Amino acid sequence: MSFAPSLVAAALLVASLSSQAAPNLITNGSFEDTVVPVNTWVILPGVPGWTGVPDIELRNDFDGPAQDGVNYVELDTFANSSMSQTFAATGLVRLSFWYGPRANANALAGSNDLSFSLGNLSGTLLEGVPGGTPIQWIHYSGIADVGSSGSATLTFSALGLSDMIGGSIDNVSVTAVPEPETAALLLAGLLVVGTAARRRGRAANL
Ligand SMILES: [Ca+2]
Ligand SMILES: [Ca+2]
Ligand SMILES: [Ca+2]
Repeated sequence: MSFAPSLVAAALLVASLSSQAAPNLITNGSFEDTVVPVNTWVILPGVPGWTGVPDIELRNDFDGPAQDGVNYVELDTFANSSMSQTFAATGLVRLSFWYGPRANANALAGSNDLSFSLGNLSGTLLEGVPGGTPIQWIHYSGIADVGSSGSATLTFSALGLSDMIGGSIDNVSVTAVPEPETAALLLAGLLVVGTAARRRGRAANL
């Protein structure tokens, strides 16, 4: 069965090409749709695509450059704040965003803590991470199942010390996991399992 590795490679190539083509389902995922004066910050009830609870802090290259473009969000506004966006999606999606800790005296005690949730996927990040200036951006990527209702909500929230300084978010995207990618990954998995089973079979017959 020498063709199996090349089939696996072809399946993974299809998967990779499919994921690159998927459009971002998030509106204003890089927070660039609002003009913020350079090297400063504003606090607004919401920005295009996103609702703040109670508000959203946008910063333009403050404490170092944004991860993408010039604007990013700091989640602790005047107090721990939350932001969300509801969009059309079903089934499996890939969530990707960048996050970073802000240097501050209370960071080790949890000033930068933040959480996210989308469908069956959620997590807590930056607990007790000290951070520095400029912000060191970290990439997050994960697969969420958003179910079959046709609507999904992505939420980011500040946690921990509510002290007006906290963790930051930029370059958010959600992309559908295309059917060909799912099928290709399943095919690749089956071929690997099949090849391993045949090897075990041959070894047992020696
Ligand atoms: Ca940005
Ligand atoms: Ca703040
Ligand atoms: Ca804080």
